[in-house]
Amino acid sequence: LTRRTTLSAALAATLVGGMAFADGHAIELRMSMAGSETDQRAVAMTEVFGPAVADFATYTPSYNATLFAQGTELEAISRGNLEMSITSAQELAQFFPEFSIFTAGYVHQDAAHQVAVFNDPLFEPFHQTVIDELGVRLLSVMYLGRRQVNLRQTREELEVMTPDDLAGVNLRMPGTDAWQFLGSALGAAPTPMAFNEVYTALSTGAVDGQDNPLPTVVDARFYEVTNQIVLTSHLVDLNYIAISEAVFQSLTPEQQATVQEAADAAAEAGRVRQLELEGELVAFLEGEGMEVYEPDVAAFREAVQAAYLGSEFAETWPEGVLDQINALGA
Ligand code: KDO
Repeated sequence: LTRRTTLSAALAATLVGGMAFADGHAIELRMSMAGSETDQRAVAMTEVFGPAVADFATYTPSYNATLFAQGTELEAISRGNLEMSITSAQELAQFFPEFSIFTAGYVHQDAAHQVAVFNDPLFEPFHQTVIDELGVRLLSVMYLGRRQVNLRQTREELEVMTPDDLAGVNLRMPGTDAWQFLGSALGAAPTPMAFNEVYTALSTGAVDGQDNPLPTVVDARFYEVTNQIVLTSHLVDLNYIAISEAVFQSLTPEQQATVQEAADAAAEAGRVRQLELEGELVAFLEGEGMEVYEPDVAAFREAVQAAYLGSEFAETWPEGVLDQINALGA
């Protein structure tokens, strides 16, 4: 009896977990990300994506880069060691330099512009290259938010109005070339570091600051170990919901359509929440004692755009694509 009970309990757990069998194999969609469980992108995936695919797949997220280190997820998917990730254009630019066009400061204008760019025919060659050469499919575009400069110094110690004011500021940027370039373009001295090390580095003073959208500053509690936020809005940042192309191709056409719709619905839910949070959080951060202010954004825009246009990155951008992106904006 005990044995039978155990077996049926195991079977029930399997069914509750949403496991299904295609050709006798369970489909497990393990998703690895550097963000936390309470990050709005993570919440949307758990609440919207997971349940939508539960008839044939188990969505198994892991957070805080515990399964794969930040920046190693695409290779893991490519090698068949991971099924899904929430990846970035900066990570894709490591493999395909032309993706740096989506990492350039002051190019994307807002969340709607990101969606328009992702769904425009201009994105198709980018999309296809990632499938063909990396075995990764980009299902949908997620909104991370407008990145702001967040420093340990008080405004009294250092007021940042133009890129010149960031000279010598040791600014943590994520660890790829595209990110480091953005840090330099802002006028700072960038230091590469994985996201999950940033809180400690800020608290010990190993770095002067970091850049991220306000929802991330709050979710990762960076406001506890910093004093000011300069609203540069230098990058309207995005992520892509990425899935193994081999896994995607192993699904039936109906299942593929469900996965696609689930990803789009999760991206939309996450976008709505992230935008709401972005609107609310200045007040919250000020309540926590942070100084939050606008610099001379035009001076930052001018310096950053000039840096990109004169860079080696711009040489990899396919002819005409920047104009097409701009034409999709306001
Ligand atoms: C970061 O490392 O600062 C960054 O914001 C980069 C993004 O591309 C994304 O990976 C994000 O971290 C993580 O998901 C944590 O929010």
